[in-house]
Amino acid sequence: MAREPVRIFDTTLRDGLRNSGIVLGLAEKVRFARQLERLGVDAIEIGFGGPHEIDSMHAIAAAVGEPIVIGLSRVNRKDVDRVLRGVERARRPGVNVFQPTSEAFLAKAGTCRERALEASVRAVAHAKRHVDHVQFSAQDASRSDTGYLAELLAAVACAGATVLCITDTVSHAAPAQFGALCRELRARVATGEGVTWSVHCHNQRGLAVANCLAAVEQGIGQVECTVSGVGEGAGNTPLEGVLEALRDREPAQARISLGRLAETGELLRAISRQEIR
Ligand SMILES: [Mn+2]
Repeated sequence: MAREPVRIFDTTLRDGLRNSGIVLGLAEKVRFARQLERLGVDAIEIGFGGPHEIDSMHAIAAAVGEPIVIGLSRVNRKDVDRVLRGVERARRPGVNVFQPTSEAFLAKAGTCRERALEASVRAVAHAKRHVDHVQFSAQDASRSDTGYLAELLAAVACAGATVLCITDTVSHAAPAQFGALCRELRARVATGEGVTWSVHCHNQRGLAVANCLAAVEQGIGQVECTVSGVGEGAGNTPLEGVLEALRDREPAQARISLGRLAETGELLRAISRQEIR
Protein backbone atom coordinates (compact mmCIF):
# COMPACT_ATOMS: atom_id res chain seq x y z
CA MET A 1 0.00 0.00 0.00
CA ALA A 2 1.36 3.40 -0.98
CA ARG A 3 2.13 5.65 1.92
CA GLU A 4 0.35 8.96 2.14
CA PRO A 5 2.68 11.94 1.78
CA VAL A 6 3.66 13.50 5.09
CA ARG A 7 1.68 16.67 5.63
CA ILE A 8 3.56 19.86 6.36
CA PHE A 9 1.97 22.15 8.97
CA ASP A 10 3.69 25.51 9.12
CA THR A 11 3.45 27.47 12.36
CA THR A 12 5.89 30.29 11.55
CA LEU A 13 3.09 32.84 11.93
CA ARG A 14 2.00 31.46 15.33
CA ASP A 15 4.71 29.60 17.28
CA GLY A 16 7.51 31.08 15.15
CA LEU A 17 6.62 34.60 16.24
CA ARG A 18 6.00 33.77 19.90
CA ASN A 19 8.82 35.10 22.11
CA SER A 20 11.20 34.91 19.16
CA GLY A 21 11.85 38.63 18.87
CA ILE A 22 10.53 38.59 15.29
CA VAL A 23 7.79 41.11 14.60
CA LEU A 24 5.67 41.13 11.45
CA GLY A 25 3.02 43.70 10.53
CA LEU A 26 -0.34 42.75 9.05
CA ALA A 27 0.69 43.24 5.41
CA GLU A 28 3.89 41.24 5.98
CA LYS A 29 1.97 38.37 7.57
CA VAL A 30 -0.40 38.22 4.59
CA ARG A 31 2.52 38.32 2.17
CA PHE A 32 4.28 35.53 4.04
CA ALA A 33 1.14 33.36 4.22
CA ARG A 34 0.72 33.68 0.45
CA GLN A 35 4.33 32.60 0.01
CA LEU A 36 3.67 29.53 2.22
CA GLU A 37 0.77 28.65 -0.05
CA ARG A 38 2.96 28.99 -3.14
CA LEU A 39 5.54 26.80 -1.40
CA GLY A 40 2.86 24.14 -1.06
CA VAL A 41 2.43 23.58 2.69
CA ASP A 42 -0.73 21.73 3.75
CA ALA A 43 -1.71 23.81 6.77
CA ILE A 44 -0.82 27.25 8.10
CA GLU A 45 -1.29 28.14 11.76
CA ILE A 46 -1.90 31.88 11.94
CA GLY A 47 -2.48 32.87 15.59
CA PHE A 48 -4.41 32.26 18.79
CA GLY A 49 -7.16 34.83 18.42
CA GLY A 50 -5.64 37.43 20.75
CA PRO A 51 -7.08 40.96 20.62
CA HIS A 52 -4.07 42.29 18.71
CA GLU A 53 -4.17 39.41 16.27
CA ILE A 54 -7.74 39.24 15.15
CA ASP A 55 -7.40 41.72 12.24
CA SER A 56 -4.34 39.96 10.87
CA MET A 57 -6.02 36.56 11.28
CA HIS A 58 -9.00 37.78 9.24
CA ALA A 59 -6.72 39.19 6.54
CA ILE A 60 -4.54 36.06 6.31
CA ALA A 61 -7.54 33.72 6.32
CA ALA A 62 -9.11 35.65 3.44
CA ALA A 63 -5.85 35.68 1.46
CA VAL A 64 -5.09 31.94 1.58
CA GLY A 65 -6.87 29.47 -0.69
CA GLU A 66 -5.67 25.88 -0.65
CA PRO A 67 -3.96 25.27 2.73
CA ILE A 68 -6.02 24.69 5.86
CA VAL A 69 -5.90 27.89 7.95
CA ILE A 70 -5.63 27.12 11.64
CA GLY A 71 -6.01 29.06 14.86
CA LEU A 72 -4.65 27.77 18.18
CA SER A 73 -7.01 27.66 21.14
CA ARG A 74 -7.06 26.74 24.79
CA VAL A 75 -9.91 24.43 25.81
CA ASN A 76 -12.31 27.03 27.20
CA ARG A 77 -15.29 27.81 25.02
CA LYS A 78 -14.65 31.58 24.88
CA ASP A 79 -11.20 30.99 23.39
CA VAL A 80 -12.52 28.44 20.89
CA ASP A 81 -15.19 30.92 19.75
CA ARG A 82 -12.60 33.69 19.40
CA VAL A 83 -10.33 31.48 17.29
CA LEU A 84 -13.30 30.33 15.18
CA ARG A 85 -13.98 34.01 14.42
CA GLY A 86 -10.32 34.50 13.52
CA VAL A 87 -10.38 31.78 10.84
CA GLU A 88 -13.99 32.20 9.64
CA ARG A 89 -13.00 33.82 6.33
CA ALA A 90 -10.75 30.92 5.33
CA ARG A 91 -11.82 28.62 2.52
CA ARG A 92 -10.66 25.68 4.67
CA PRO A 93 -10.75 26.80 8.33
CA GLY A 94 -9.48 24.72 11.22
CA VAL A 95 -8.95 24.90 14.97
CA ASN A 96 -6.06 23.47 16.97
CA VAL A 97 -7.22 22.88 20.54
CA PHE A 98 -4.36 22.31 22.99
CA GLN A 99 -4.27 21.03 26.54
CA PRO A 100 -1.26 20.52 28.84
CA THR A 101 -1.02 16.83 29.76
CA SER A 102 2.13 16.40 31.89
CA GLU A 103 1.86 16.54 35.69
CA ALA A 104 4.06 19.66 35.76
CA PHE A 105 1.99 21.53 33.17
CA LEU A 106 -1.36 20.36 34.60
CA ALA A 107 -0.31 21.71 38.01
CA LYS A 108 0.85 24.98 36.47
CA ALA A 109 -2.54 25.31 34.75
CA GLY A 110 -4.28 24.61 38.08
CA THR A 111 -6.13 21.56 36.77
CA CYS A 112 -6.00 17.77 37.04
CA ARG A 113 -6.12 14.85 34.61
CA GLU A 114 -9.87 14.27 34.91
CA ARG A 115 -10.90 17.90 34.45
CA ALA A 116 -8.41 18.37 31.61
CA LEU A 117 -9.90 15.37 29.79
CA GLU A 118 -13.47 16.61 30.21
CA ALA A 119 -12.59 20.14 29.10
CA SER A 120 -10.69 18.83 26.07
CA VAL A 121 -13.60 16.68 24.93
CA ARG A 122 -16.03 19.58 25.38
CA ALA A 123 -13.78 21.98 23.43
CA VAL A 124 -13.24 19.56 20.55
CA ALA A 125 -16.95 18.77 20.33
CA HIS A 126 -17.80 22.48 20.36
CA ALA A 127 -15.25 23.33 17.64
CA LYS A 128 -16.50 20.38 15.59
CA ARG A 129 -19.97 21.90 15.43
CA HIS A 130 -18.46 24.81 13.45
CA VAL A 131 -15.53 23.41 11.43
CA ASP A 132 -14.61 20.00 10.03
CA HIS A 133 -10.91 20.27 10.71
CA VAL A 134 -10.27 20.03 14.45
CA GLN A 135 -6.81 19.21 15.71
CA PHE A 136 -6.06 18.31 19.32
CA SER A 137 -2.55 18.85 20.69
CA ALA A 138 -1.35 17.27 23.93
CA GLN A 139 1.11 19.85 25.28
CA ASP A 140 4.29 18.49 26.89
CA ALA A 141 3.22 15.03 25.72
CA SER A 142 6.77 13.66 25.85
CA ARG A 143 6.79 14.13 29.66
CA SER A 144 3.21 12.87 30.16
CA ASP A 145 1.94 9.54 31.42
CA THR A 146 1.44 7.36 28.34
CA GLY A 147 -1.69 5.66 29.70
CA TYR A 148 -3.33 9.01 30.39
CA LEU A 149 -2.31 10.34 26.97
CA ALA A 150 -3.84 7.30 25.27
CA GLU A 151 -7.09 7.71 27.19
CA LEU A 152 -7.28 11.45 26.46
CA LEU A 153 -6.45 11.11 22.75
CA ALA A 154 -9.02 8.33 22.31
CA ALA A 155 -11.65 10.54 23.98
CA VAL A 156 -10.98 13.60 21.79
CA ALA A 157 -10.87 11.45 18.65
CA CYS A 158 -14.28 10.12 19.64
CA ALA A 159 -15.45 13.75 20.08
CA GLY A 160 -14.46 14.50 16.48
CA ALA A 161 -10.78 15.46 16.40
CA THR A 162 -9.33 14.81 12.94
CA VAL A 163 -5.68 15.35 13.90
CA LEU A 164 -3.98 14.14 17.10
CA CYS A 165 -0.72 15.91 17.91
CA ILE A 166 2.07 14.60 20.13
CA THR A 167 4.37 17.41 21.28
CA ASP A 168 7.85 17.73 22.67
CA THR A 169 7.24 21.15 24.17
CA VAL A 170 10.32 21.41 26.38
CA SER A 171 12.77 19.52 24.13
CA HIS A 172 12.74 16.55 26.49
CA ALA A 173 12.60 13.75 23.93
CA ALA A 174 15.34 11.90 22.10
CA PRO A 175 14.56 10.13 18.81
CA ALA A 176 14.39 6.48 19.97
CA GLN A 177 12.18 7.35 22.94
CA PHE A 178 9.98 9.73 20.93
CA GLY A 179 9.52 7.18 18.15
CA ALA A 180 8.56 4.55 20.76
CA LEU A 181 6.00 6.95 22.28
CA CYS A 182 4.46 7.57 18.84
CA ARG A 183 4.35 3.83 18.13
CA GLU A 184 2.72 3.04 21.46
CA LEU A 185 0.09 5.78 21.18
CA ARG A 186 -0.80 4.78 17.62
CA ALA A 187 -1.18 1.18 18.80
CA ARG A 188 -3.25 2.04 21.88
CA VAL A 189 -5.57 4.70 20.46
CA ALA A 190 -8.14 3.31 18.08
CA THR A 191 -8.90 6.03 15.56
CA GLY A 192 -11.30 5.87 12.69
CA GLU A 193 -10.48 6.54 9.06
CA GLY A 194 -9.49 10.10 8.34
CA VAL A 195 -7.60 10.73 11.59
CA THR A 196 -4.02 11.94 11.11
CA TRP A 197 -1.27 11.84 13.73
CA SER A 198 1.00 14.86 14.04
CA VAL A 199 4.15 15.89 15.93
CA HIS A 200 5.29 19.29 17.20
CA CYS A 201 8.86 19.49 18.50
CA HIS A 202 11.17 22.15 19.87
CA ASN A 203 14.85 22.32 19.17
CA GLN A 204 16.61 23.20 22.44
CA ARG A 205 18.81 20.10 22.17
CA GLY A 206 19.11 20.21 18.39
CA LEU A 207 17.00 17.03 18.06
CA ALA A 208 13.77 18.39 16.58
CA VAL A 209 14.32 17.11 13.03
CA ALA A 210 15.61 13.74 14.31
CA ASN A 211 12.57 13.39 16.58
CA CYS A 212 10.20 14.22 13.71
CA LEU A 213 11.92 11.69 11.46
CA ALA A 214 11.62 9.01 14.19
CA ALA A 215 7.90 9.85 14.42
CA VAL A 216 7.37 9.62 10.66
CA GLU A 217 9.07 6.22 10.70
CA GLN A 218 6.34 5.14 13.14
CA GLY A 219 3.60 6.26 10.75
CA ILE A 220 3.03 9.81 11.95
CA GLY A 221 1.44 11.67 9.04
CA GLN A 222 2.03 15.34 9.80
CA VAL A 223 5.03 17.38 10.94
CA GLU A 224 4.76 20.88 12.41
CA CYS A 225 7.58 23.27 11.69
CA THR A 226 8.64 26.85 11.05
CA VAL A 227 10.64 28.43 8.24
CA SER A 228 14.31 28.57 9.25
CA GLY A 229 13.25 26.97 12.55
CA VAL A 230 12.35 30.34 14.04
CA GLY A 231 10.73 30.34 17.48
CA GLU A 232 11.39 30.82 21.17
CA GLY A 233 14.86 29.90 22.42
CA ALA A 234 16.50 27.47 20.00
CA GLY A 235 13.29 27.52 18.01
CA ASN A 236 10.91 25.06 16.39
CA THR A 237 11.57 22.23 13.96
CA PRO A 238 13.02 23.84 10.82
CA LEU A 239 10.92 23.19 7.71
CA GLU A 240 14.05 23.01 5.57
CA GLY A 241 15.55 20.29 7.80
CA VAL A 242 12.35 18.23 7.73
CA LEU A 243 12.23 18.29 3.94
CA GLU A 244 15.89 17.29 3.79
CA ALA A 245 15.32 14.44 6.26
CA LEU A 246 12.30 13.19 4.32
CA ARG A 247 13.99 13.49 0.94
CA ASP A 248 14.04 9.75 0.32
CA ARG A 249 10.31 9.39 0.98
CA GLU A 250 9.38 10.69 -2.43
CA PRO A 251 5.71 11.54 -2.02
CA ALA A 252 6.45 13.54 1.12
CA GLN A 253 7.89 16.36 -0.88
CA ALA A 254 5.69 16.06 -3.91
CA ARG A 255 3.57 19.06 -3.07
CA ILE A 256 6.39 21.25 -1.75
CA SER A 257 8.09 23.43 -4.29
CA LEU A 258 11.75 23.07 -3.34
CA GLY A 259 12.67 25.88 -5.71
CA ARG A 260 10.65 28.22 -3.51
CA LEU A 261 12.25 27.13 -0.24
CA ALA A 262 15.18 29.53 -0.30
CA GLU A 263 13.01 32.45 -1.40
CA THR A 264 10.62 31.74 1.50
CA GLY A 265 13.45 32.04 4.04
CA GLU A 266 14.72 35.15 2.29
CA LEU A 267 11.25 36.71 2.38
CA LEU A 268 10.98 36.04 6.12
CA ARG A 269 14.36 37.70 6.68
CA ALA A 270 13.40 40.64 4.49
CA ILE A 271 10.07 41.40 6.19
CA SER A 272 11.16 40.71 9.77
CA ARG A 273 11.99 43.70 11.89
CA GLN A 274 14.72 41.74 13.60
CA GLU A 275 17.62 39.75 12.28
CA ILE A 276 16.95 36.00 12.11
CA ARG A 277 19.72 33.90 13.60
MN1 LIG B 1 5.46 25.05 20.30
